[in-house]
Amino acid sequence: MENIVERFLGGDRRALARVISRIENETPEGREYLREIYPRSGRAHTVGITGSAGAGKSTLTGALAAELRRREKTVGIIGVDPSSPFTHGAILGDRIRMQDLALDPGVFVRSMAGRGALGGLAPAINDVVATVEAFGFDYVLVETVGAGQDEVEIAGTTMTTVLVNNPGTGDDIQAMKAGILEIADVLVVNKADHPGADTLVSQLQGLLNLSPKDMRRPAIVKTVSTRGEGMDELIDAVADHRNYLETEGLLEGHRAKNARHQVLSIARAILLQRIQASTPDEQLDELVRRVGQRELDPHSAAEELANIVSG
Ligand SMILES: Nc1nc2c(ncn2[C@@H]2O[C@H](COP(=O)(O)OP(=O)(O)OP(=O)(O)O)[C@@H](O)[C@H]2O)c(=O)[nH]1
Ligand SMILES: [Mg+2]
Repeated sequence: MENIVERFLGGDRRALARVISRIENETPEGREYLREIYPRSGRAHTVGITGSAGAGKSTLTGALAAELRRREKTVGIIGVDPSSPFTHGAILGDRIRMQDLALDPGVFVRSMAGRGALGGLAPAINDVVATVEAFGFDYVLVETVGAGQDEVEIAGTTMTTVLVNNPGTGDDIQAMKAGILEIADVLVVNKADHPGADTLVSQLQGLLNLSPKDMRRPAIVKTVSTRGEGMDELIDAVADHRNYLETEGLLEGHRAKNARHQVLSIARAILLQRIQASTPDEQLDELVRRVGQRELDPHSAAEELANIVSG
């Protein structure tokens, strides 16, 4: 096992892939690996790229990675639940650049299933992001399909959240009204080669004008990801956001908030497992039956279960 971690630390990409698999499957080995490499995470600029299905997130991620490589930055890419896997060429409209990326040792691409057993994001996502960071990439790009709560969760995991919108769809504006705008650090109007891009930009500006004065206004960047257009501006906007966090002293707070959320949700999962492990099925069935029959209220029943492990 030391071997794998040593190879990982030595920059062996096969070891990185192995470590991710163990961590993703939540094996005891995976836990051990994570324990050893975790202190090395937290140094990359992690960027969440989210938005509705088909908005061009994968194409944008690829174009962004290509531009970062041109600037001699190394890039790890994690696709969470991608319906169009990176491996099938969806990463870039321009296939030639795609092939460059695929062969480039400065780029690592990994897709992972994002759903946990109980719905919501799989807890391993944070661990996989930390692992890719610990390997030493300058940037870690995380693509997730926007689905309300998941977007909010991934925003906690990454330092900067890029929300990808398209002209002429209309549903983006609706989604933003639902509060998703609050998690966006950079707003992208992708497919700016389609009609209505400037209209969408003004609509977004209008929305931003309604937000509280003390809130930081996210930058709005127009892109045509299939042609790599707008990537310079996007990189600048992403870097500006990081600088903002640093100069305002907000980075530590962001990390602490995310750490608290992770620790509490893992603790919750552990407690639930313990309760389930130490409650015989018949006892649970009996409790549930009594609640169903209204002999017992659900709070008292849950108390009884919780007391089994704490008492
Ligand atoms: N015209 C135009 N098409 C684009 C642009 N960006 C992406 N596309 C196309 O939009 C389609 C969807 O692109 P993807 O990158 O797979 O979108 P996605 O958001 O990752 O999709 P999912 O992962 O399935 O949610 C592809 O056919 C892309 O070639 C753009 O800037 N302009
Ligand atoms: Mg995609």
